[in-house]
Amino acid sequence: ASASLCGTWDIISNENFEGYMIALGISPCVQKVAAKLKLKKVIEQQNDQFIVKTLSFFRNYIISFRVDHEFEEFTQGLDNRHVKSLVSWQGNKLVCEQRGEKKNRGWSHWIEDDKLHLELYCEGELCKQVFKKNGNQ
Ligand code: ECB
Repeated sequence: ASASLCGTWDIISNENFEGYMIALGISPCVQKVAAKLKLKKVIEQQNDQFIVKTLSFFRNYIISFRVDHEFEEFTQGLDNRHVKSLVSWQGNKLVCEQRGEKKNRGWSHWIEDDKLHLELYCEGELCKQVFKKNGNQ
């Protein structure tokens, strides 16, 4: 079994977030605010059911899903698009495919060196975020 994604995580690096936001068509004004956010990720899991919360003082974004069960995702407060999302395990990686208007869109989470890694991708842009476990746990 691979290490659990569960817990509260604080962002420590954010590579090419700008490119990802541009690919999603986020306005320059919102990009500027978003780029400064200290994102927090809270992940809860019960068997094949997940809740993933992305938290910041500006906006929160929360999804819940079952692994291998497609669901309708509305990226409210992000790029406000409707996508069909499917999350599955690919080895030790929890991988989400987000089918919709934007091509090659999705994300992937895994644990490496006690850190939570996240790749967010859209139309050839790849954003790489790394989170460390929050000290209060
Ligand atoms: C929710 C906090 C970020 C709010 C930023 C506001 C505006 C920028 C709009 C779009 C930028 C795209 C994404 C923001 C970065 C992170 C939000 C969640 C990304 C995501 O899909 O996370 C997955 C995997 O952890 C779970 O939803």
